[in-house]
Amino acid sequence: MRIGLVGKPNVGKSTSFSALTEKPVEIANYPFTTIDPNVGIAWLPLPDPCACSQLRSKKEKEGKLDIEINDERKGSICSPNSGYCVGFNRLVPITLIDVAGLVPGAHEGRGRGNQFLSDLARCDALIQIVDASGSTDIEGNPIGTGGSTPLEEYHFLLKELDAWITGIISSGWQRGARRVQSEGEKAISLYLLDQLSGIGAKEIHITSGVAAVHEKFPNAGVPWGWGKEELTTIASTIRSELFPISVAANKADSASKESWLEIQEVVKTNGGIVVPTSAEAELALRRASRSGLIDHVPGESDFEITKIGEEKLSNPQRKGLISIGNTLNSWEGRGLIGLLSEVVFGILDRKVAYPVQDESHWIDGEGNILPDAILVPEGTTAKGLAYAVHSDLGDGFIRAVDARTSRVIGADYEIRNGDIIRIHAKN
Ligand SMILES: Nc1nc2c(ncn2[C@@H]2O[C@H](COP(=O)(O)OP(=O)(O)OP(=O)(O)O)[C@@H](O)[C@H]2O)c(=O)[nH]1
Ligand SMILES: [Mg+2]
Repeated sequence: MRIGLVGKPNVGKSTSFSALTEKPVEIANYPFTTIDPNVGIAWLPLPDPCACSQLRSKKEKEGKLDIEINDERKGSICSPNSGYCVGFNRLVPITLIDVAGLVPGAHEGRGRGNQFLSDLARCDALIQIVDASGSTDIEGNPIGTGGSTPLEEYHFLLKELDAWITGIISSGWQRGARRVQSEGEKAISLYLLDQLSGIGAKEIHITSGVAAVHEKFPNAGVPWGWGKEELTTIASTIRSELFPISVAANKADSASKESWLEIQEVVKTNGGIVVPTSAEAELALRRASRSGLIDHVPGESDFEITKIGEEKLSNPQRKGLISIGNTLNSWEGRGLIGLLSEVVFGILDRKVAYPVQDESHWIDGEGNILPDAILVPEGTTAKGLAYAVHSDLGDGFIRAVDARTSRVIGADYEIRNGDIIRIHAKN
């Protein structure tokens, strides 16, 4: 699962990235601080308790809880291969990509251009960071007040993304589309698929794109005569399906509430959500938590000052942290981590599945309990899950077992959220 952070320069993309991944990166109040993309992992809690909670109850009932219980884990008994699980709160990895800022006209080479957008090509969704405080102009230059609005930033981003995709399909269009004369209509799809598979487009997206042209321009004529408008329509349709966009209305700490209300409706109509955030405040809490000064669960505005914190924090520092907590508390939505969670489990509707090698004990070959929690799209089949684990497992798929019911399931069985699945494969 990959999520890209995009937006104009100087809005807090890298601050958000750092708050979510705990990776230190360059952050500064001028445009184009980031040139090469930052890539890191954000640990996202599953919305439901880890399946190890059920296993624990089962073992307790059967008097078989023979594992040494570590109190620090507040009951969790799984052994995640990646991430961790405390109090049945299981964290799964999400790859985040923080890219250079994008400015209007980037597709014509302005700012840093839009070449770097290819870094976002394989993302499942994008989060646009906008400046809700109006403290920067559309190119990210600090100007105090009266800068660009979130709505302006949103519209120009869509425009640049469309121009980027239009650029990819335009260069060989005439030659590609002329193949219709010898190969029929499917030649267009083949050409588009060839050009756009690099950014993750599948046949279904291509079909919608071409259908949109027929609908919008009934008199478009022969495909090799299609121009900028038709090709932009294809690009825009494909973009909206391929890259759902949600928005972090950032710097909300120095913005009025109205500043993000304006864009909420539009983003929602396009299938995204808007959440007010203060990346800077979240980063401060993360850092304090990492230094052991506070006990803080990302996404929550409340925290407790630890014993170390009581000793080390000066009065102004303590007041500062409390004021940050209060600020975060005053908005709806659980900040950046809440937004990420909404995107992954709401908009992308990801389900979790736990592949195991032993359906009775829910362990892998080495005895690790529920080692993997894999996020899959709605409609993923048992065989699809096998492929998500390893291509060999998918290729050799014979059958699977639902470990909760011990029932044998076939390749076409659709994975439900929380399923624990044992896959039988050749070799
Ligand atoms: N007030 C306020 N300032 C913020 C917030 N988040 C980031 N900033 C500040 O905004 C400036 C830009 O932050 P960056 O994270 O470097 O922004 P960016 O979008 O990555 O910028 P580029 O890499 O140049 O495109 C820095 O001075 C941050 O401290 C926030 O939530 N509130
Ligand atoms: Mg940056």
